[in-house]
Amino acid sequence: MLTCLKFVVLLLLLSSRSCDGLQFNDIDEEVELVAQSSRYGSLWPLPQKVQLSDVSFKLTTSSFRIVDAKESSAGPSCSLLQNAYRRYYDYIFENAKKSWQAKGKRTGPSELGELQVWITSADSECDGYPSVTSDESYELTVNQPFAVLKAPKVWGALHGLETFSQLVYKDEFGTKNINQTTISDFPRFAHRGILLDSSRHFLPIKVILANLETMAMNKFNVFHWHIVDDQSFPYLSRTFPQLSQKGAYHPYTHVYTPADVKMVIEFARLRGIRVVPEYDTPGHTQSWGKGQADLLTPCYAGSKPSGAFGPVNPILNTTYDFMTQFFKEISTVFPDAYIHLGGDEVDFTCWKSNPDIQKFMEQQGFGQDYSKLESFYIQKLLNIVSTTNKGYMIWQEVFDNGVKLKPDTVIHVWKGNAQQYKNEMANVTSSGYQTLLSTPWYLNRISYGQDWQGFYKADPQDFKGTEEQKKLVIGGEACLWGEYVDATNLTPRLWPRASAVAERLWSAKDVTDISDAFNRLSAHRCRMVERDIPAEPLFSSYCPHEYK
Ligand code: CP6
Repeated sequence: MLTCLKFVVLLLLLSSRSCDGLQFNDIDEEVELVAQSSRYGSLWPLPQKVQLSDVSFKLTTSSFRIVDAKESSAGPSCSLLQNAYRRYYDYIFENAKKSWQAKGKRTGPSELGELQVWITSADSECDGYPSVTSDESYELTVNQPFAVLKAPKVWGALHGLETFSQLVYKDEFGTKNINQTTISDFPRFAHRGILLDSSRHFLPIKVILANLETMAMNKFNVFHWHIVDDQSFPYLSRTFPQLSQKGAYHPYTHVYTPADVKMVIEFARLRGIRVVPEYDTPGHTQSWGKGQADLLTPCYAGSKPSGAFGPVNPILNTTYDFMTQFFKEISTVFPDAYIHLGGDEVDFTCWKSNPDIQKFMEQQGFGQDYSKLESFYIQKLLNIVSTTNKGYMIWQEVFDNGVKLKPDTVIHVWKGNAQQYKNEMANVTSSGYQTLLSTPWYLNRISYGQDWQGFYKADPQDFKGTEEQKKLVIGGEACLWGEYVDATNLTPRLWPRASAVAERLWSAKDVTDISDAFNRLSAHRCRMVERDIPAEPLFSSYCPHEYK
């Protein structure tokens, strides 16, 4: 009987996979395209305003320099910029490792000698952290005698350097060229994120840093670090070291030490990227229970504890004492103004089985409505986190359950089909909350073909609502959940598919030409490969420099 059942399941699996035409997905129609060159070259994401000309200038390793403009409010002491000049010089000249120093050779007649970087506002924010209100705009003029990159803050300058590097191309003699160009640019949305999950698989620091580097190439500005979950607790807490001691896959090799976390945050800052950590409770917390006794709810089988544990125990004072201390630490370790508090997918089965919880439900007058108990917990947690002066983001369920939220709470929409998530965006914004969209951008889901086109077509403001409501959409995040992802396959699974999301969140609303996007994205993908990022191909094609 069991074998028979297995056979039927196998048949079902086979039949649903063997024929593409019968698969159901949200993508109306994927087009197969052959790469041609776009008039916008390899620019990605497309800047808001671009004026191109046919006049070209040469760049040579020995004379070209990136320097501070003398009027700039950031000088040689701004290591963020000095660091970025070096990085982009190396990208422009393909790590020629020649003469970053010792310049000043005279330039020839059709040669571009300098890119001058001019931070125009009195406070460059060089030593600060990026935030959701950071000014990321810049203006770039490529002309003789020198190119000028003007930005109010360093954050815009970083984006402008990336754009400048994207304008450089090799001619048939192998010489670097750049055309006379004027660009004026700023992001459509302030929050452009990537979620990585370091709990289902431990992600070595090297992979996280490579991803941050690639995020900068795509003008993403938020690393949503889903750092712990049911499967493992790799975060090494100074206050509660037993959490990773017992809850990590390995207590020494598979943990993020305070020094590791610092390194990630600084590497991200130097690229204009915020690090928003997520500590998801009360569900998704199995690994927390290993190092913290009595934190999780004991589940019952009849009148006896079964030995299994459920979500965080919401009826004990000790739970809230723990959370107070824990989030006090988190609020000092992570400088960002926001912490993601999760709150998704809470399974009530265990709570229902526990007689102490049943008694508490009765006392509180919650009846059989366990979402009231969930709200009770989240409410208390939000109050605790508020005292640390942090803002919070939460998954949509917390809003759906009617939890009272601070007005600046960000509601993260991740569930449902297109109709459902659009309704959710409409509901959240009509209640006056800010929102972030992820539903159409679950990059952990894979399928045959050019699925980037579906990601590209989704628009976070495409729901029924007023202009006021649309303004509450602060952006979105591409999610790469970690069940089937570790260091071996993370990068090619994420890139260039996440690049499609990057352009949707940065470029103007009307940038929707799929065939132009394909041409630019193909070239952008080859550039990532040239920069040593193993980004997967979009379709049959070749790159001038293949991955080595
Ligand atoms: N883990 C956590 C997950 C998911 C969520 N939260 C998830 C759900 C559905 C898919 C992928 C991931 N693995 N903590 C939902 C926000 Cl398809």
